[in-house]
Amino acid sequence: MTIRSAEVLVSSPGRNFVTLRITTDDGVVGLGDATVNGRELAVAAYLTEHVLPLLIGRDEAMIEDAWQFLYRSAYWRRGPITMAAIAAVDVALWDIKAKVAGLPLYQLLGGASRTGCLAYGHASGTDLDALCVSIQNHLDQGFKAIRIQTGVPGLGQIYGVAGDQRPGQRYDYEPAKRLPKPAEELWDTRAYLRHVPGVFAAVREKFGPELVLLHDGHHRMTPNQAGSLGKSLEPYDLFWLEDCTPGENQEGMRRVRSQTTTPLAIGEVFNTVYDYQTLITEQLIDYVRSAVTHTGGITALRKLMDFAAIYQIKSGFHGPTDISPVGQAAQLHLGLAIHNFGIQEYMKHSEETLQVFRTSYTFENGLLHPGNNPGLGVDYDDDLAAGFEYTPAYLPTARLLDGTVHDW
Ligand code: GCO
Ligand code: MG
Repeated sequence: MTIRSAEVLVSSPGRNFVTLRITTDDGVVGLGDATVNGRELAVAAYLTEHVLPLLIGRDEAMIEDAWQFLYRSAYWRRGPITMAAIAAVDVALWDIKAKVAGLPLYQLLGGASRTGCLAYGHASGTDLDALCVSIQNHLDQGFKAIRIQTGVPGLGQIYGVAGDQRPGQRYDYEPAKRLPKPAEELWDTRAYLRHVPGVFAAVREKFGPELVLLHDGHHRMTPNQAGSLGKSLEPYDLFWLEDCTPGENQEGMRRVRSQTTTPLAIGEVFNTVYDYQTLITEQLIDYVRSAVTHTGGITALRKLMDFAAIYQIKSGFHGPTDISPVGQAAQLHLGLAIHNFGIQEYMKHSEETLQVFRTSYTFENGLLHPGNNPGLGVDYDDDLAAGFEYTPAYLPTARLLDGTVHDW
């Protein structure tokens, strides 16, 4: 068989997604996720203008060759746009290969290594009471692992904390936050560092020692501040502290690592194994945060995880709602199959998203499972998608109290 057609589908059911659909001359269809939050149309153009014309007529079974061709022969390597485009092609070709074999994709990756993938949900609250309600709500849904994010006195709305505390409300809920320009939020790292350890103490006290707790620092600390936070959180036994400092300075993580034994996770904005080279070989992290969607697909992320396995580093793939159900399904198949799976982030998509992307994955007793449909197990409904037009939407900007733009 060969590739007959390839289409880029841009839609906005609940939030913006870029999806690639590849069809073979026998009519087998494969889907890939190419969504880069806030920069969606750049990947759509990269695919449409520079990749789709090269796919037509290729042998769809030659996945490794397609990957190497797209990565090496473009001359320009790496970067989120390139690697998301390559990921979309790679995942769509794996979807086709598994459908042709009549098997769920995880079977082609070596079969299941576990009954399901431990998932963590996102609890948050502007204050401690609201946070505890949100944690209880997640426990009631069956979560065994929960990320907790808290408001900080004096700072107002903070990214990662739902402003509306009613059950089911979330911090990222598009289209409510769609503005022509990024919203601005205030940030003060010292106020945050004073506040967070007390919140963890109270949550441990209320919910006991067994609950798996995680926290995301959204790149806002210096290595020294991150080391100090990690140290002060040690009594509360975190599963991980995520993105405590911007990861492009890999050497900065040496400073963090030398100061704390709190497990560290990093990499949701990384694109290739090279972004992890020092972090992995020097064992400066415990979990790889990459998503299949932003790291060149299953082909590349599987190799990255094999490299990480040598150093006892596990997976914690990025799974917020801007990873489409196609991207999430792909990483559930990979997570089920690899030996060094750690945990999977799981923010349930909105109803609109799940109407357009019909999925076979399940969440039961705290575990996600990709399902047993042939391929990825995701179908895309064009008719419904047509009703949800793309609207630009941006992540917020964080500014310090004096107006300086800050990392987030
Ligand atoms: C996470 C993330 C998200 C990202 C978002 C950006 O850990 O899930 O930090 O909240 O900020 O996916 O696109
Ligand atoms: Mg994060």
